[in-house]
Amino acid sequence: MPFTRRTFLAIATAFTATPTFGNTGYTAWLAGFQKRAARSGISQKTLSTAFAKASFLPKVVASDSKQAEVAKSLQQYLSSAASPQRVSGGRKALKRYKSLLGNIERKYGVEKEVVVAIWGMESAYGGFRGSASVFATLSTLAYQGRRRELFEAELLAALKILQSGQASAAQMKGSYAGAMGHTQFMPSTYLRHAQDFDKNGRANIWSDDPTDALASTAALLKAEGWKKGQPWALEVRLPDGFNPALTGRIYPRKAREWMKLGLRAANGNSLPNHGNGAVILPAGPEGPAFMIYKNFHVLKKYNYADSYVIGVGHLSDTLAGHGKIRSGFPKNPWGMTNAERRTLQQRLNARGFAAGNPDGVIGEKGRAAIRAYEQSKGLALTGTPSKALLNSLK
Ligand SMILES: [Ca+2]
Repeated sequence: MPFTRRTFLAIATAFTATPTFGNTGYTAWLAGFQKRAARSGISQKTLSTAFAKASFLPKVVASDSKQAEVAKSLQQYLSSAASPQRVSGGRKALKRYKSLLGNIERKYGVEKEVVVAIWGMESAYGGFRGSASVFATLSTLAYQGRRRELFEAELLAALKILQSGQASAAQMKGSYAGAMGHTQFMPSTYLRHAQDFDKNGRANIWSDDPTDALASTAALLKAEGWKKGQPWALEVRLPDGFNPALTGRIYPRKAREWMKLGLRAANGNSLPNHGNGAVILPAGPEGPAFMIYKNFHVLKKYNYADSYVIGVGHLSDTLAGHGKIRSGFPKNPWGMTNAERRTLQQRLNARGFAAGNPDGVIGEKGRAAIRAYEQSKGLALTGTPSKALLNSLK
């Protein structure tokens, strides 16, 4: 879960949320859930410990239904991801935990700046780890959220953690979405990847000491296929007249093939060979072009949004001393105003081409929707937003 303004508000309101006792629908649901949990091997003792103080939290549902974030341009998002405050916090963290981060990098093969960037994005370096009981939040979301099955599975995972003795019910706090600790692990992620790096017998991602949480983050990235030394992305320079239809994650090519098409690194050098790469234009053809690699997709296991991955990547590059983005950002990506881009997304959605949340940011999903629309009309596949396309959808 990314550390967003929404998460921050959710965490902030967690302090003031009061449990609602006597919600009969919830109580009945919980009784049924406890039977299902018992059939999955959760003991009565674990269940009574978990739910002794946990109960329906109406504000959790309010927070869950307010998913649409205030639309930010990529440029605004990046200045917040790598704000002076977050960069200086990251530099301090790299200094303070130098030896720990070095050990983690050696063991898991994940660069320390990447681990620290995720830590900074997820909890502002441990400053906002969440203070709501995960049993309260997850049971509320499983009872009444938008993704009830997912949250019921997470609640069951949380009970397994408690039953394993890795943490007490009181320790198991998190955000209003049930994400826990320094790097905001969901319980199922904890079960798969949590590490007891300091070897004291428990994988403690909740404590003030971030040791286990940071190692767990590196372990997750390693398990998902992180390649040490491969950048998450490289800024590239497109030749004049380059056809934006060749871009997008579905069109990977080797460095030498991209070079034949006229691409260079942003500084004008040859493209280094990091394996197959695809070019993305997150702010349209006038904005920065990034060559993305496998590691880009690995970071998506943390959070699927392109902007999140670019945010983490940009912050980690900045912490490593090479975070400058050379290209400027256009005021109107794809030559369209924000309102026009939103309308385009709405019109595609209305015709059954899933273009995603109409937020004005036309990413991979929006471009795939455009390609699908073009295909349905027998047009050349460009996947490229334009005013002409917008008008044709009237
Ligand atoms: Ca430990």
